[in-house]
Amino acid sequence: MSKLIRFGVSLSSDLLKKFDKLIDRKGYKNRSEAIRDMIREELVSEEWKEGGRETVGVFSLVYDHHRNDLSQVINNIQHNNLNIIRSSTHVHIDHKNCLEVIILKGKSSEIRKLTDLLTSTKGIKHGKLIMTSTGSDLT
Ligand code: NI
Repeated sequence: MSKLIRFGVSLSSDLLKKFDKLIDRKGYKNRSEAIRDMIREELVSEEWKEGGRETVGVFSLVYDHHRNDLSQVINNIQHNNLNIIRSSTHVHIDHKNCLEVIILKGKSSEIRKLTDLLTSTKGIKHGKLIMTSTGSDLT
């Protein structure tokens, strides 16, 4: 674990009041943990912008399994991308709707390419990618 450093931050009292209100609402016990989380959030966001870094994504998609051969199409796309798919779960939401959650690990550009392909597939009602991290570069 790297050494802990203390540093001072100058900001207006109004901004600090707003910040304290925000972090209180979010359940933080102190400013340090809130600031650390905000820094991590920015670092993860940069990781995704860089494209070539190995990262982790959680992708969900909702679709009507009665529609054409959608289940088969989604299945084929996944079988063709086993190099970045770590796990997937299928949940039958109701008589016609299905939810699929796919956990991916790989270059952010590859994850985006695959999740964009799935989201834009005809018949998919909603696709959503959570861009997270392997955690290895975050302390
Ligand atoms: Ni289903």
